[in-house]
Amino acid sequence: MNKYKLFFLIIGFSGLICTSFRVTEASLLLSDDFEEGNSWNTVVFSVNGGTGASPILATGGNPGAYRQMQISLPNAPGGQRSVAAVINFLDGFFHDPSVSGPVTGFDFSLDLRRDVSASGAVGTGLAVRQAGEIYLANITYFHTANWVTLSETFGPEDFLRLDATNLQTGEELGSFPDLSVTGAPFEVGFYTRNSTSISGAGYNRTYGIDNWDLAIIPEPSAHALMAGLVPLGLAVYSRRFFLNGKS
Ligand SMILES: [Ca+2]
Repeated sequence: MNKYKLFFLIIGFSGLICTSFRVTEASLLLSDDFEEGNSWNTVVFSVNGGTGASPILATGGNPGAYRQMQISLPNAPGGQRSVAAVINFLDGFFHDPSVSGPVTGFDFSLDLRRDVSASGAVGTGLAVRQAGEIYLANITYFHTANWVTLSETFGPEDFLRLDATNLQTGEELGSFPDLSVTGAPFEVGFYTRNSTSISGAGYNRTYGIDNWDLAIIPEPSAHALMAGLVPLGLAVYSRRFFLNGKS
């Protein structure tokens, strides 16, 4: 219970009288500091034999418990890369644009550090799963042993659909999550991704992730709808999750 926190942020009120009350911005906020157990399901997607895992460790986070992202890459075959992404999706959370409103994008943030001494970069960022497809919106970070907060705002066209080809090349194929009112319900989460160079040697990487935060930004026309759904959201999520109303 109380595995992650879900709350609504409503800011930018214009006037305090009912007749002039207007919500100018309302975002659905999700967060997890990994202190209250595992609220995630893990997917490992690899090309040419990479493996991964993402246990929660009780101490050493920023602070307290954190999630350790482990990737192991074998030597790449000639002319190819070995690639692996460890992806976590929040258990039981779906945003249905047809019910909760269309979305323009996401304000995303997490804390990351390198857990084992190494040099180089890691891909990390926001993962979305919709209608059986996984999409990744990337932040490339040259990792250090210190906790660093990485933040980014993503729109739908910032995502890369996950498949064996574009996970190696990083090239966008023009297939994005559909965040419009006709889009299917989608899940959200985070990931780390590593790859070898072409024909390159394999390696292992281990990262820590803590303090995952995500704001799902509604389209302006959907503000009132999302605000109107706050009581419904409270009713639904209070069965399982800690709630913190904020205004
Ligand atoms: Ca923590």
